[in-house]
Amino acid sequence: SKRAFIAGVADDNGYGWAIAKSLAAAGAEILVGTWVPALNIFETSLRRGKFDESRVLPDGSLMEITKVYPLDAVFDNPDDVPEDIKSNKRYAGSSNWTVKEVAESVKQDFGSIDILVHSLANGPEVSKPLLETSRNGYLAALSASRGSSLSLTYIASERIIPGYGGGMSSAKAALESDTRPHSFARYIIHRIKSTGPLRSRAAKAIGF
Ligand code: ZID
Repeated sequence: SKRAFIAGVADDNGYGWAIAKSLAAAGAEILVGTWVPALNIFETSLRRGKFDESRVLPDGSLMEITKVYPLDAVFDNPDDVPEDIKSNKRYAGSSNWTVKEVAESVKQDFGSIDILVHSLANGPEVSKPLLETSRNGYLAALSASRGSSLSLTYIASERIIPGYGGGMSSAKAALESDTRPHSFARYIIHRIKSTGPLRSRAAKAIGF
C-alpha cells in the first residue's frame, strides 16, 4: 500500500484532513505534519476521541494516523530558527520540526513515502490589501505557503478577489508556477479551483 505524508493538518475541518481521509479510504497509510503551535491541541483532541466521528471511513472503520510530526514549514533547518521562536514555550516542547529534520525523521521511521501533500498556508496580513501589506507580511505569506508537491491553490492567483490580500494571491501564483512542472499536480490544481470554499480555520480568518 501507499504511504502518504500530508502537511497542514491541525484539526478535522480543513482540506488536509479531508485528503487524508480519502487517501486512507483508498488504503494508504497516513502520516501528517502539524504546525508546532497547534500540535498539542491536535494530539490531545485526537487522543480524547474528539475527531472520532469525522474519522469514520466509508467502510465504517476509523482513519488511523500512523504518526503525527510537528512541523514548521517556514524553517528548513535549526540554523534558520530565530531565538524568540526557539525559546517560545509552544515550540520548546517539541523537537526536529524544521523541514529537513522532519524529512529525515520520516526517512528514519519509514524509509520512504509515496505521496506528499502540501495543504498549508499562512498569510499573517491576509486581510490587508496587497498595497498595504508590509514586506515582512508578504514574505511570510510566500514562505509558509510555497511548495512544489501536490498543493492546494486558489483562483485569486489569477483574478482579483477582494479580501485575499497580504501577499496570499502572489503566494498562490508562485505555488502554481512551482507546481506546474508536475503533471499530476496540475490536475489537482484544477479540481481544487472548481470547488467552493471550505470553512476551514484558514478560510474563516479571511471571512469566507
Ligand atoms: P487549514 O487551516 O485546515 O489548513 C492550513 C494549515 O496550515 C493549518 O493546519 C495550519 O496549522 C497550517 N500551517 C500554517 N502555517 C504553517 C507552518 N508555518 N508550518 C506548518 N503548518 C502551517 O485550512 P485549509 O484547509 O483552508 O487550507 C489548506 C490549503 O487549502 C491551503 O493551501 C489553502 O490556501 C488552500 N485553499 C483553501 C481554500 C478554502 O476554501 N478553505 C480555498 C483555496 C485554497 C478557498 O478559499 N472557492 C472559493 C474559495 C476557495 C476555494 C474555492
